[in-house]
Amino acid sequence: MKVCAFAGGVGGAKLAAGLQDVLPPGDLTVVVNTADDFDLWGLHICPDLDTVMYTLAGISNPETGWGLAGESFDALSMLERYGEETWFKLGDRDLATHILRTSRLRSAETLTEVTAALSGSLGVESTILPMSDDPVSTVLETPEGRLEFQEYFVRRAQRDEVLGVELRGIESTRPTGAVLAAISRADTLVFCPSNPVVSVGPILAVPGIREALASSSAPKVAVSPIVGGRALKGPADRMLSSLGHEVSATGVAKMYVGLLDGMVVDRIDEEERAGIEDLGMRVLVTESVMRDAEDRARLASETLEFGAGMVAR
Ligand code: FO1
Repeated sequence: MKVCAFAGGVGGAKLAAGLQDVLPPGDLTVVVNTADDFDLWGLHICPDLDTVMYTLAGISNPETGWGLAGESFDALSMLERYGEETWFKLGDRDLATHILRTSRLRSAETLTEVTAALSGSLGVESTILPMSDDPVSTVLETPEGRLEFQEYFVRRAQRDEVLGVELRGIESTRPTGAVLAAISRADTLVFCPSNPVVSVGPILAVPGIREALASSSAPKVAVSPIVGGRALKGPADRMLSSLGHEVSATGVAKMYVGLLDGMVVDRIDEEERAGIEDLGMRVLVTESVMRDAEDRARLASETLEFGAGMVAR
């Protein structure tokens, strides 16, 4: 059973890991946001691709969800001695990923090819695909002015109110053949519990992706990243609010109207079921907070069964 999942960083990677655990090897493809990619010291950093790759390889840092387990930061300390700003915590082993990616991109490989090579070397059997090989950068409008995504997210610890989101370059991006093929051959399409504005939003904004999704008859289900009116991780709740969206599973469902067949919501949000159904979606109510590998696998199985139930209807 071929599954194509759409993910941003930490929350998305967790469900992707659950899907990988319950599916036969090779049946999962994860299409990942690249709109928070950026360059630092000449290196091309792809935080969401790496978070998904390290998580699926079983080597991610369990405390942060990003970066590598047991990482050291000696190179960063040396950069600090040279007077560089070191707010973006690049670990020593993580640097190897960025060095190799940058070098291969400079030798004219695509990001899709480089990602396949890196994840293959780490033993990942699922396919990890950047949403596009073309660059996009997220710029946030805030009361302090416009901020690059990592400046907002890491350097300023997401404290600024987000008044607008620009996906710079998105109109010139194209979906890759690999992404289009993964969508068209998928039996189920899963939208992971990632930020609908800055993680799933950019993927859906790549020209051609919405059309590819619309022409697939596979069930499309999302797991809500908002539980009990709060984001499980990151600034999604405050961002939804400042951008005028409802901060609830229903608010997320409204953002996906016309795209999804079903939403998975947490038990705590059970009373939102009827309202989401009124939007034309089916609803699965379950425990959606993933605390460990067992939770991830259970939520993944339930989400896939939920999708399969729609086909049988
Ligand atoms: N997130 C942080 O909050 N602080 C960091 O210092 C940080 C470093 C970092 C290094 C490599 C990497 O792949 C990701 C890293 N992240 C860090 C996470 C990342 O920037 C964000 O989680 C995403 O961009 C949002 O999805």
